[in-house]
Amino acid sequence: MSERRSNTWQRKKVNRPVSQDQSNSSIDVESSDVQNLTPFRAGYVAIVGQPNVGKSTLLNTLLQYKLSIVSPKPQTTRRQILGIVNRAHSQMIFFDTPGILEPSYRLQHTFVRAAHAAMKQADVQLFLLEPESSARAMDNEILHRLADTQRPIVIAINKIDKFEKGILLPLIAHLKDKPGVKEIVPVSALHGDGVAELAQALENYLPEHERFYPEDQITDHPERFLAAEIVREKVFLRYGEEIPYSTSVRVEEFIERPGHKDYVRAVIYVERESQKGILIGKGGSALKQVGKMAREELEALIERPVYLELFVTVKEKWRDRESELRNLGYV
Ligand SMILES: Nc1nc2c(ncn2[C@@H]2O[C@H](COP(=O)(O)OP(=O)(O)OP(=O)(O)O)[C@@H](O)[C@H]2O)c(=O)[nH]1
Ligand SMILES: [Mg+2]
Repeated sequence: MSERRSNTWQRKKVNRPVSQDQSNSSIDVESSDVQNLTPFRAGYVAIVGQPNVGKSTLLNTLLQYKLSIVSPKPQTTRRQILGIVNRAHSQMIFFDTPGILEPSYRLQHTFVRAAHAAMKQADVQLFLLEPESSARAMDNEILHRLADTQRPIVIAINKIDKFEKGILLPLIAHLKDKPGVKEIVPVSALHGDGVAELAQALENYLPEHERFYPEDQITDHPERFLAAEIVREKVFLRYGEEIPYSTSVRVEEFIERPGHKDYVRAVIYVERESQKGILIGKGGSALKQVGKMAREELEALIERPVYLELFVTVKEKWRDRESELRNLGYV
């Protein structure tokens, strides 16, 4: 048995944008001259906004790849997720971030810190919001924070597929003169509408720079982390009430076994004994479903068969204990 060494996740098949396709053999001198004159841009873009506005969905659509976990429940993303988009004239390195909220326990403080840390590193800020929000004051607060970074702000108004077009105009009027705001692009992250325009708008504000990452790399997270995130997503999708929020997942072992399935051992932490019972379900049926869904997605991601074992452990009040948050890698 050899522990897998590859530390970062690289996509094997690179889907180049059509504009880079060299297969058409006719040579157009004029357009190749224009290409040479176009500066290459590379830099970091923080995707920030309130919980559940579609940040992770947008990252995945930009990447054309399911990297960041998504669920209908708010507070799905808990850490920065780095995703690299390579285009003909740019490399955009996105940070998906946890939704910014008014924290009420320690774990939630780490969400806000992670979002702020991404904002600090960004060359361009991508602020995502929904046309209708019950917490517009929080959007205004986030915009203030973004303006403080002195970086250009591009706003994407998401989920336009769900709303009447008429709702956009007053919102755009309200946002367009805010400090730092350069562009406002209505999008549907889910269906892809407006996303190409958004990518172009972001590219225009990136600094001229060569690539930071090789062209076939899509993230810098280890497979171990991605596996834990996949299990966590299935927990968010499978259970209701407080279970997803009381859960953390750590992959304790990830072993590549040539000629055999990879062995992955993941521990799901919960806060109380009663939650452990719910998580496991009658005769282990609920946990089995989670395991099956997670294994199938992990196998598709790493393109190898996997033997996934799930364990459930109680860590009392882990969400509010600094030492546990440290153990689980949140701080
Ligand atoms: N109708 C519609 N739904 C969307 C769109 N984008 C995202 N969603 C849905 O909104 C929900 C939340 O999406 P996420 O991508 O997890 O949102 P998020 O901002 O990353 O959420 P947190 O990680 O919790 O902060 C999911 O059910 C998505 O399918 C969109 O453009 N249209
Ligand atoms: Mg998210």
